[in-house]
Amino acid sequence: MTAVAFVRGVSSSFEQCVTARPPDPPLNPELAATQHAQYVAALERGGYQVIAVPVDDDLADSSFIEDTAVVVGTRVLITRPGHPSRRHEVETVAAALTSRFPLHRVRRPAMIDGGDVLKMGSSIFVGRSDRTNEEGILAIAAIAEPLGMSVTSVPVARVLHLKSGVSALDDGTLLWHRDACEREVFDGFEVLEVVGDDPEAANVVRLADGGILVAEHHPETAALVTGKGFTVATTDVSEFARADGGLTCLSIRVR
Ligand code: CIR
Repeated sequence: MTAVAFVRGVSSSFEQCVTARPPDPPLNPELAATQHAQYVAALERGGYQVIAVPVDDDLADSSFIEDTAVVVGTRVLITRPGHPSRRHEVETVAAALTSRFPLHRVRRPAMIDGGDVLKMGSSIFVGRSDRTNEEGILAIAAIAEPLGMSVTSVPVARVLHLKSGVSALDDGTLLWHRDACEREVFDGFEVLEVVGDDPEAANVVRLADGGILVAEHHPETAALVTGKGFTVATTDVSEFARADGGLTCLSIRVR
């Protein structure tokens, strides 16, 4: 099966993104659009067929498409994002996915952001965060467990999403920052610790060819991952980082 990545271009209202602190200077939609195009090119070089979901200029955060849908095996769960301003993002994404996957829906009061969902082979770890609640985690379990996958709820308190501070290099190896969650959650997996002050340094994308895409502003992560024997590519996503997003947030990947 061809590996596919769904992306959504940058909204002209990008400067209105939800952020924990007001960005100074304000967010720059043109710079974000340039970086987004480079990100897409990096995904394509890494073996993904990229499918673009139509841009919506009214939805500031919509380029963070990962939060709107969770792929579990052959099924897709259309989320109900935790931040109310982001709930309208899902319909266009659902329309783009529906011809390829059976879609499942999340109902109120469940909330899920895809950034909280970390898949490691048949193990799925889901952050219980400000954006994802217990009902949302149960909705994922309802789809995943019949497929033989396990779902583990992970308390997340110091970062936006679980994957704001942990991500997969392969099905058995993780990059992890101490602010993401307790390390013991991943007993049985190989855990590489990313040190430093920025948990997003542990957010990387697995490319379809087995390589790893790392944010250009985290050279220490690139060195760590290269030292582990992975081929590393880098791309500049600094403008998205200022909007509290990382590399994984910008695509929904199906390998
Ligand atoms: C938000 O606060 O929802 C966006 N500004 C950033 C979302 C980042 N998404 C992700 O980590 N999956």
